Amino acid sequence: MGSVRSGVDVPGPFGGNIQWCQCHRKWSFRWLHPNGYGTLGYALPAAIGAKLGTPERPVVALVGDAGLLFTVQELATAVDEGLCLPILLWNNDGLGQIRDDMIAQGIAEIGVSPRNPDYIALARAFGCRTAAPGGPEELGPALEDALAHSGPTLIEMRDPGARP
Ligand SMILES: Cc1ncc(C[n+]2csc(CCOP(=O)(O)OP(=O)(O)O)c2C)c(N)n1
Ligand SMILES: [Mg+2]
Repeated sequence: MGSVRSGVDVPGPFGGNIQWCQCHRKWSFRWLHPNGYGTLGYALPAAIGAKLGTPERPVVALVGDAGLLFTVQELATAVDEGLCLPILLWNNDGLGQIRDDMIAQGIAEIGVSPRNPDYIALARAFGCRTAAPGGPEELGPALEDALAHSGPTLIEMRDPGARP
């Protein structure tokens, strides 16, 4: 996230990944978030709208693996419009926030570890560029690279503790 220090619009939906970012962000950037219902599926369409509305500003979308699936088809729009748009996907192969709550409450983890698609293959099927940084040290360069590209880039970061 060192690459998105300032002057960047960052739409995110809801989930553990977004709450972590909200708690830990140290930099000043415009943060777009669906306050109230905290609706999953918000980030990608909101990022597309932000980029179309202010093309001179860098925009980055932050999404979880479950959240992205609500509106993943909008990748086609981002590709068609040729939008410079890094989409940071935090893939922990699960509805992490709900799963963590279930574990904390000592109740059965039901329906929170879905059968996920191969997100890199899915993005490529929409004609979207992809990147898969091997670790945090590769994330900054991948983000810089995506911000220099004239189309969207799905950047998948995998939780090393998640299912293979
Ligand atoms: C439309 C919608 N359905 C359900 C929820 C409830 N909900 C909140 S967080 C969450 C899991 C999100 O998973 P993911 O996007 O993968 O983020 P993670 O918590 O794993 O980082 C769900 C289902 C919601 N916020 N919005
Ligand atoms: Mg998740």
